[in-house]
Amino acid sequence: ALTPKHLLRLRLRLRTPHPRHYSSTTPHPLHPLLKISPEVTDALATNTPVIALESTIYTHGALAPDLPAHLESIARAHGAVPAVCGILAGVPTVGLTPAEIDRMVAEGAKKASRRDLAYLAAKGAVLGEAAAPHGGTTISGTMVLARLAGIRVFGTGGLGGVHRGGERTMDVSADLTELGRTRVAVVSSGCKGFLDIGRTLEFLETQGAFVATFAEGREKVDFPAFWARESGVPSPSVLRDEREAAAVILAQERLGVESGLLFANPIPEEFAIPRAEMEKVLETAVREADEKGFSGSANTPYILKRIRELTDGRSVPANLALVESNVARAAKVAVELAKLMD
Ligand code: PSU
Ligand code: MN
Repeated sequence: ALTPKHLLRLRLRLRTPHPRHYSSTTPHPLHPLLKISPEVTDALATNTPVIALESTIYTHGALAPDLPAHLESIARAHGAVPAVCGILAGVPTVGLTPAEIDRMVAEGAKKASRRDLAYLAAKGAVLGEAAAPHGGTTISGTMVLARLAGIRVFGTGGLGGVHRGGERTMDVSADLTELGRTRVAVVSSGCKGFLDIGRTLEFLETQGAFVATFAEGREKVDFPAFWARESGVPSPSVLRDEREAAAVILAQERLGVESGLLFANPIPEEFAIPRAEMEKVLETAVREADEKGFSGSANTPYILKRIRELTDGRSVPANLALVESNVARAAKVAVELAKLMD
């Protein structure tokens, strides 16, 4: 029998033409400056699992040229519609195609966190300037766009954090304050070992962000450090599986609490680079960034570049493996969430 909920979904579906009739994005009904792809619109209206993906990982990550199509296929293979978020020629967009991402990479993009969204949109979506810049959105920028679009789960690589010496420089990633104010569940491999992980978790606690690590049955586990599964810092909470993660998302939503959720997914064991092995490389990269004046938003990209060089590229397959694993995990969480919401 059709319940009122199903009827509403059916009606929304009828009003939303099927994606194959569309070739480009359309304005979001509530936020007209935001463009959203018909496939993502359709998925959201029909309780089809959908996950957000960030674009900084493509515009500033330099991991692999075919990564956009690759991550899309991983999301689909695990049952979720991928929604890459970013700013295409000044137009905030949810559901960028691999071709659009290639264009952003080729033409160059600004690294865009929450603070940059309105400035870029002013040039493109408002003023319609011909050469409005692209913005590769970070985790914080992507969370804002995902939340506006109504996407609940987001898979990515590593979260920004409190930088080493952050108590002096005040370099604290906007990803952390975003998790305090925007209700999106982020699946990441914890945060990079070159950050101050203890202070990062303290800051997230103050922000009211839930932090838990997938622990596969164990009761205690470290909050992971990106290339390494261990960080020396215990995870505040643990998650049994994707269904439990989805239940936390649903509970947060039904409680009306607006803060975000961080689900840490340790790097697959076979790709992990032990913490002790990475430490020297990390120290060198952090010191050089400091000496050469790569601070603020230029700090993370510089350090990542130096780590690639100092590990002779060994950091790259590890980075790829963890992103793949996070996208798959996020898709599974979205699938479980759709089941709980049905
Ligand atoms: N981790 C990665 N690659 C990245 C980033 C993190 O492995 O490209 C990006 C993410 O987009 C993250 C951002 O949101 O760096 C954090 O930058 P900052 O430290 O400037 O806040
Ligand atoms: Mn920063």
